[in-house]
Amino acid sequence: MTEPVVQTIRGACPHDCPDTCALITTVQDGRAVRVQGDPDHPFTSGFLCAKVNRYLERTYHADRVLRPLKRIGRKGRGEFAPVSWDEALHDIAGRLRAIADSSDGPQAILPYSYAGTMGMLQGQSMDRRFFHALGASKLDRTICSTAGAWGMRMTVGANVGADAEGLPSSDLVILWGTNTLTANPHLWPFVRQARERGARVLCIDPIRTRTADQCDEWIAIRPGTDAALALAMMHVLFAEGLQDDDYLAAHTLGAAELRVRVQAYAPAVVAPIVGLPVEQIVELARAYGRAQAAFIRINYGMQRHGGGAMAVRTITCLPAVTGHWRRPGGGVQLSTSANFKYNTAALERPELSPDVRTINMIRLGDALTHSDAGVGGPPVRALVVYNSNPAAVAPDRNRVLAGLRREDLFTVVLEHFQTDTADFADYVLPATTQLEHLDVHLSYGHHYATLNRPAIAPMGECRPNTQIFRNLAAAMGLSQPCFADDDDTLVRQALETTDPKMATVTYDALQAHGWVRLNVPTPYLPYAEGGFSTPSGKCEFYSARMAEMGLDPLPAFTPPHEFPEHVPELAARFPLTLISSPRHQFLNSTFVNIASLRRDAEPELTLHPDDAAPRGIVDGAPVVVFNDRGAFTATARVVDSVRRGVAWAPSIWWGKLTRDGHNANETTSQRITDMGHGPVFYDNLVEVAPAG
Ligand SMILES: Nc1nc2c(c(=O)[nH]1)N[C@H]1C(S)=C(S)[C@@H](COP(=O)(O)OP(=O)(O)OC[C@H]3O[C@@H](n4cnc5c(=O)[nH]c(N)nc54)[C@H](O)[C@@H]3O)O[C@H]1N2
Ligand SMILES: Nc1nc2c(c(=O)[nH]1)N[C@H]1C(S)=C(S)[C@@H](COP(=O)(O)OP(=O)(O)OC[C@H]3O[C@@H](n4cnc5c(=O)[nH]c(N)nc54)[C@H](O)[C@@H]3O)O[C@H]1N2
Ligand SMILES: [Mo]
Repeated sequence: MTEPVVQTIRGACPHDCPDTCALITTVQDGRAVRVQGDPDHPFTSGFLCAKVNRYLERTYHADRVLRPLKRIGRKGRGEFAPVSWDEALHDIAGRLRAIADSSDGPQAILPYSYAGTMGMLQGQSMDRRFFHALGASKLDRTICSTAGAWGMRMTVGANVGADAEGLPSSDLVILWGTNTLTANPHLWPFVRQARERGARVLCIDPIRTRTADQCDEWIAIRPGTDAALALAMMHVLFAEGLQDDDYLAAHTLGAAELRVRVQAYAPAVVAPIVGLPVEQIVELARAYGRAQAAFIRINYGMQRHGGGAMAVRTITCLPAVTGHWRRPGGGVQLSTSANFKYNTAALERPELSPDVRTINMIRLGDALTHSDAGVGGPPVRALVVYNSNPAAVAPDRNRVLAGLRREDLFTVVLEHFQTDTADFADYVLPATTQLEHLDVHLSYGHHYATLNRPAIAPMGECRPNTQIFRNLAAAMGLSQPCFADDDDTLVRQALETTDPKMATVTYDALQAHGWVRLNVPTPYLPYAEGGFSTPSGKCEFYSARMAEMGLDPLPAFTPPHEFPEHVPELAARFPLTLISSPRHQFLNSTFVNIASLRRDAEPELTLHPDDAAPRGIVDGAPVVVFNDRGAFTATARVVDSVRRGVAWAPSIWWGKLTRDGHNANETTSQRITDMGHGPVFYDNLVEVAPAG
């Protein structure tokens, strides 16, 4: 008898979540037997979420794609036969070469990826080099965060905000348009510490989420009206002398203009817009103004509306009005990501690309169904998808599927599983998971960089994305030396930076500890003494850049596209706003196929009793949710945990795992936000009726 060989390997959770946990994987005789959160990591604090606790079930799932597959049935049917890597690579290279050499040229090839893994290597390195060298169309990766990122940039200069590790010092915590316990669960221990020291915790959300349930107060705002609420708060702050005149004078631009602007937003004017009582608005403003260090956690959910960028911008003005940026626990946090200055140019090699068009990923439906991709230039004739499941997650799903169904579209999907998207592929290529490959990670919720070392050998014939794109480059005869870089070299290139915040992030430190804090103090107070990275160096209440773009240079309320008051005829037919935010057990459309997380559940729709009754809908009844774009069915949950006029469809279901094959994105639109060309998933009017 030989003793089993047991090892522990440090890694990083790869998922698209602010928490980017430090993982410890236990491997016995080459098989991963346990994943844990690192107890020493200040943010992970030794626990994992409901989903990643199941990471082994996902990794060793019987449905993993383990060999290259070639389509043998009709598109969308999911009928495939295994082929060798050589055959797959040779055939794909030939098809892509024929398109590149045709009169349509290489721009007829479109990459499509998002953050299935947030790793710098498997997410944005060899893949970019490949498409750049090929001269393919570029993809504008807007599907999540660009509206908010622009709102931050225009106001404070970069997507850099308050440090979660300061939160315990806060005396007022506002969870504003974020479902913390689901989407950012490792923030919760910090919220709890603040509360134990006496802080009040408020939640501003049209839905009484599990997070709102745990707060001292649920402020049930109307969707898409956050900027109006923030403007009313500023109205009260100035009117009652609760502003910080020294901070305003020293560190802001346009305070006088802002004061004038907010005069139009008295609580009595704003109350019907936001759907809240005047007293609640005034009380919120006073609590904010009287707090020493109010921490506002916004997240990406609230910017999925036509005015999403302006909403983030306007909320982000608040701590500059009151000077809360000065103190630990004060400020606004949307993201920490812009602090991580990995050398993306070295990884992606943008100079390899000729001058080509860019296609917005949320307009995929249009790009695949218009002869000029909706943006001019040749039709899209080949689509290469990795780290994303657009057939489930992209808006206006009917359009997307119509495009994917095109017999003349050549589609390659790199995946772990046979997703909705993979069903439309001509080739499915088996990709490794996080336990099987090397990577290095930033975070968008904390300030630690993390190294992910492979814990186990690749399953079956799976290859890392980096390897697959190296192989494709070779098969297509792309001979630039950068295609020879191995993954270890890519990590080193990512770390070649002189940015001072990255000074602590060395390969040695990452290898020794698995993770390392950026070179910033704890807690990090980015704007305690000004130091904004805007052109003026101030917090820009007045933005000359926005004026140049033809936008309102001052904070304003930009209503949603489908704001009932502005589209009365549409609202008469479709009176409910549908919010299709993540179901607790899913990560976008990842984990939907994991039995222990799906637990035989079906798509649900939560409706307020006052909205259900007149429609003859009772709890547990099947309903159809529809608008002019499409429809899906769900089981009604009739509870007063949503505000009237709002419906909640926990998402993002794989169409093929629902009874009718549809999901909430059948109803969402391809319209874009006020800045950043982002999606408007929650700016979506629908009607609901009993099914059948
Ligand atoms: N478990 C789990 N965690 C996740 C994800 C997941 O799918 N599952 N997704 C990850 C990703 S990709 C992202 S971007 C983040 C998103 O993180 P969050 O932004 O926290 O997540 P969402 O649930 O999309 O939106 C948060 C809340 O905003 C509310 N909301 C919608 N419209 C409005 C509005 O107009 N105003 C206000 N005030 N609130 C509004 C919704 O009701 C929802 O409860 O989470 C990440 N974490
Ligand atoms: N209705 C509605 N739609 C939404 C949202 C919503 O709240 N409501 N949220 C939006 C948001 S915030 C986002 S970020 C997007 C997310 O949309 P996506 O980025 O498409 O995210 P996922 O659905 O998780 O799909 C990621 C896929 O990548 C695969 N993957 C993971 N790691 C790897 C890897 O290493 N290699 C390869 N080749 N594949 C890998 C996974 O198996 C998974 O199928 O969805 C958006 N769509
Ligand atoms: Mo996202």
